[in-house]
Amino acid sequence: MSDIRDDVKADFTELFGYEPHGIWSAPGRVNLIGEHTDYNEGFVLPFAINKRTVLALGLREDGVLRIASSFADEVAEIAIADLAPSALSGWSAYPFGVAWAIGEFGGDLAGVPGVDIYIDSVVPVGAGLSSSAAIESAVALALNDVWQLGFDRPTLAKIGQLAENKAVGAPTGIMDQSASLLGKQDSAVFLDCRSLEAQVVDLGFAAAGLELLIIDTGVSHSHSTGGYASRRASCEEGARVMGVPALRDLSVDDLPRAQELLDDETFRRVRHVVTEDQRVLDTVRALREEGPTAIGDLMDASHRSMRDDFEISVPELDLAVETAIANGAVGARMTGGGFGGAAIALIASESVSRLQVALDGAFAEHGFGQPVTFTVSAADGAVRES
Ligand code: GAF
Repeated sequence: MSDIRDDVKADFTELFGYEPHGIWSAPGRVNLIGEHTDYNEGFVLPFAINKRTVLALGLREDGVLRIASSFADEVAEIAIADLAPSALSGWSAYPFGVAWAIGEFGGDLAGVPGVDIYIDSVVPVGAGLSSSAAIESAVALALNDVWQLGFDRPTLAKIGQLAENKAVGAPTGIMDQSASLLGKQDSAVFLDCRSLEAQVVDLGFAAAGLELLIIDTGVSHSHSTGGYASRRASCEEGARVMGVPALRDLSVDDLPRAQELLDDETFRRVRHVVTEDQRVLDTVRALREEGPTAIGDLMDASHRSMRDDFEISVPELDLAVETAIANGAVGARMTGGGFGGAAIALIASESVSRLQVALDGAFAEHGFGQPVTFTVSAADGAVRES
């Protein structure tokens, strides 16, 4: 079986007519728990997955960036001197946006060589597994290396986030790029999104005989449009009325006062974030002290909170979660920004195929398109491959 790294190298050489300088890769991520808490400066617990975006990069002698990929026909091109969010559009806004964001973070782009980049990926697009963060993180790491900028990984994550916010136009938080850059095999990244302090937490799935099943509903979503931004605005309004810098600064003890001061909808948005932060902390403690079989109730509660309070689930995600729990999952929840994408189920290895069959049947019965299901494991973050 051919390796994607060899394919990317061959495709680069065929397209650009010379051998690349090096190969870099970065993974997608799945979020175990802690949804819509990152931009509220709270806690998240994602892990990098064993599905990666791979790029080959060659150095040029001028100041031009050229980007090609397996998923677009055109070769996009821009001079480094012309990089600006308003000059970027389409999929190349992700990689070019990273080059622009490096400059915003103080990277000295005067005199750096241009580059040619060819990208391929096996991170599913639109499933809520951060295919875009995988591109941003691979490009950020590669440019940081060849331009010898010396940024650390948390700063590269911020660079990727800025590209996503300003060049792509999605008002997302710091979780996805952090997971892609800081991930460790068999572990989750416990990130404090205020301090950006990250701790590695052993997942222990294999030792407990568990697998994490991704259930991609096929319902497509975008964080550049409506729902994500409106949830973020509600959170900011909730923090403003409560007189705190961010919802991170509230605890469950503050919820009765929040209910008095906020309208019902804003209160429920706030309650989701405040309780979800607590669930992340409880999940980390449970993983460390009891192992992964102890986190099921927290996953289930997280899903109910997103369904009922934050209102970002869709019927397909609810059905996936209900079917998983009915078929013996330890826990299940939608993952990622919501409004579509994937759910996750933590389930005994020997029960995975039975659940896959049950999901197919349940989705067919409800007249939904067939879900795509596959297991993932926790992998290392972005690396230079060669
Ligand atoms: C998306 C965003 F990109 C993240 O920053 C995060 O807010 C997530 O939705 C929800 O937890 O993946």
